[in-house]
Amino acid sequence: MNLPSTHPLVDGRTTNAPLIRAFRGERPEITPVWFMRQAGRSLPEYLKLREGIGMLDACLRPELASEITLQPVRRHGVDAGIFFSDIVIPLRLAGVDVDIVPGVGPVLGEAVRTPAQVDRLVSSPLTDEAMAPIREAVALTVAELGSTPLIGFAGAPFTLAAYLVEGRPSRDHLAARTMMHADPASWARLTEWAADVTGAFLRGQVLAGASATQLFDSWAGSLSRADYIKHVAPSSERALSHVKDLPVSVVHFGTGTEHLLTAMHDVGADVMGVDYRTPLDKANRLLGGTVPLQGNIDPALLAAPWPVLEAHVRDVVVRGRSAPAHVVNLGHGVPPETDPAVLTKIVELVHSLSA
Ligand code: 1CP
Repeated sequence: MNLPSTHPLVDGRTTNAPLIRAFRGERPEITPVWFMRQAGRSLPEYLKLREGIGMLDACLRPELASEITLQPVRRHGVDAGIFFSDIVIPLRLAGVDVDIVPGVGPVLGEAVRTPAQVDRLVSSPLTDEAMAPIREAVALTVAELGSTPLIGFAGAPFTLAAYLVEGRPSRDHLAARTMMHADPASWARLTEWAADVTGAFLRGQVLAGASATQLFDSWAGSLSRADYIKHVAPSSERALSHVKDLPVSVVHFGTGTEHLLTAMHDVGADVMGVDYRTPLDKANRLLGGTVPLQGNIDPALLAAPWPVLEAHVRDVVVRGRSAPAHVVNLGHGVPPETDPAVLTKIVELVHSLSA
């Protein structure tokens, strides 16, 4: 075993938690549920803690990041914590000039477009030393979580490249998709670097105590299947190679990725996260009926009247029964304006349906 003896999967704290069992392909008595973006802007206690503190600064203050991670677990009774951080944190820790601008998202001091800019980027690695605040935050969190597993996460190289090459959030990620065709050598160097930096970020979280992982390739849906396989899959596989020797399940998630489900599974994922556009029984068929699924309540329905939302959640749970195993989640992140009480109610409903 390549994990420290104090790791929750080694000392047994989380080994048989419903989430971990479902990720292994089993059907625990309780259907596990958690929410992407459960830590964050839908919670008043989060907004209070974040007052006057920048997003990335909050991520790098261990006590704060840990407390924010724990808030939704206490409030909703979800079956996992998701580490409070961001996919651009490993870029910042490797020395990239990136910030999260309120109301916009990740913005770079300078977009990475030319071979010389790629050279400069790939000359800065993510060191073990720079990872110290992440390790500390994970350790503090895991000590509080007890038998509830912590999910560590990272962004996939393509989604990181979508920010690095564009310099900011974009609709179709045109500059990134152009670079992969116009300058494939620079594209390869950029995405290999992103794979190693994001892979080190993920590995650091697992060694510090995370019991499962999720790789977010949120924007991969903008790619054709051919481009994904040729220009993106190799670097995603490389990112996951950083945790391949560790006994943790990997969930792989993207939006608008029905045409990529099998290709995204093939890079080394154990569980596929499914967005709200693809019914779970269809996703299960596409994956050959062998892959545990996570998803896929439509975030838009969180603001619908309860009977409408309840019928939808029941439908998701029933469709999820077609798969070998199922972890209930949203089909993308919690919208900031969501009433937190609705999330708590979903957790109670999903747990009651399992019994
Ligand atoms: O002002 C604020 O409060 C900042 C909002 C915010 C938060 C709470 C950002 C900016 N990031 C985060 C935390 C975060 N980001 C988490 C941990 C919390 C949790 O899930 O409970 C995670 C897992 C992420 C991952 C992330 N960041 C993704 C992948 C997930 C997804 O939603 O697809 C992406 C694409 C980002 C980039 C990012 N960071 C923040 C924003 C607003 C964005 C998206 C911008 C865009 O539209 O391109």
